[in-house]
Amino acid sequence: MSSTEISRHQFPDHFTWGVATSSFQIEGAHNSDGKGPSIWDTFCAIEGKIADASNGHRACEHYTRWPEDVDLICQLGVKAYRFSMSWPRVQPDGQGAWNEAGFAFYDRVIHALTERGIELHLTLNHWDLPQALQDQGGWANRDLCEHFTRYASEVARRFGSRLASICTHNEPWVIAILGYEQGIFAPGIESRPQAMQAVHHLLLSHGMALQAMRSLGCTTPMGIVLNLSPIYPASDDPKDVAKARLDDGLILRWYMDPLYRGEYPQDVWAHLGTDAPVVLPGDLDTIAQHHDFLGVNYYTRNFSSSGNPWDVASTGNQVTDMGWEVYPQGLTELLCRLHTDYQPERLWVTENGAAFKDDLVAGVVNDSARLAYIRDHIAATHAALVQGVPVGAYFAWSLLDNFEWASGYAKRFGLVHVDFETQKRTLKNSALWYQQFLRETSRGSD
Ligand code: IFM
Repeated sequence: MSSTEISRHQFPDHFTWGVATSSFQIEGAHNSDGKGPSIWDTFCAIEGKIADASNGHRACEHYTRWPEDVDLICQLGVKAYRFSMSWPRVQPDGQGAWNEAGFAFYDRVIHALTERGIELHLTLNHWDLPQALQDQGGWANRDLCEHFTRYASEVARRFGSRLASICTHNEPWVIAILGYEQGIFAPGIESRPQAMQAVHHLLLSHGMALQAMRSLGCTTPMGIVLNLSPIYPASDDPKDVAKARLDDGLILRWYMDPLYRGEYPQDVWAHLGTDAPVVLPGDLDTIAQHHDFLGVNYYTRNFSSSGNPWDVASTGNQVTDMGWEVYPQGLTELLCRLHTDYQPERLWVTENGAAFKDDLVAGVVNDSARLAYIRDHIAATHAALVQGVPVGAYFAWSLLDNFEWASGYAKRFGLVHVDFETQKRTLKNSALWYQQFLRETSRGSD
């Protein structure tokens, strides 16, 4: 069997297969039923920030079309759905009254999917922070750790027993570095010290939230989701090798070391100098809570160069519409490395997928490149399993074409095509392949 031929039966029966979305990217209804503004509502309104000048006002209209999307999830035959709650929808200013209409929406979705046998994996923060909290400094302000902990506790109290897992933050690197250092994502700040402080507060609030939710008696598996990728030096030049080691520190070890070892990596700390965050006594113990799972979002690998420009085309591999190299082996390597270096109790691939240009012709989207991407990354996940890594889940990103942040609606990651004018949903061939893959009931049907 070649690496691209993969069968569901090569995976353990209890392996979780799912699809993923996030609130801001699909819900729309940006100001309905008492929802407060999020930092992404504000950011989208700034000219030049979003490639196609769009916003999340309508997105996929999931807020009203959710019954159809529930049907789609069930149609695919997945066991699990990973989604996020919009904090400003349930607590408009992030620290005051709860918005019952907001909670009622999530209650309906959770109820409908549970009734149909789908398990729910909830993310508390997939980037749409209440704007009112940004007005107080956002994640650079330590007070947010308390506000987030109260929000997490309330969600755990209301929904905890109905969820298969709770993730605190999705991709803290993206929130802090793209949002507070590079300024290309909300809230659009360009300050390295603020970014590093934001990272620390995201990790600290993760630990505080876990403690608080557990102290309520919530036994739902809890963890965090990181965007990770292997980093290779662009050449054998010792300067490139050193740069790759530092970049690995900034992107992977800066998160994994505090979470799993209770310390920040010394080499990165020294590199940051005065940009390093303020860390109070006890913070690292709080961050290094027991995590029931680690979620990994994998899309591509990265190269580091100390100065020479590096071109993705030089790898000779296919590149997605995001300009990301297709490199499934990187997922195997990453999972094996995390297992060897940190031994997370459970490792889940919480996002994996690809943006490619799609054509909808006579009701068909023949997205062969996306189909191959997903199939080959499932095979790469299996390769890690074979090497003894306890990978327990794979979630395809994404259920639907949706709002791809600063890229707007032009980049399509969905298994399901969305016509953003009519909101018509069409299963792409990649979705049909995933459906067929999940349907296999015996080796004979491979
Ligand atoms: O769309 C995003 C998602 O919100 C977070 N992970 C990466 C995806 C693709 O860029």
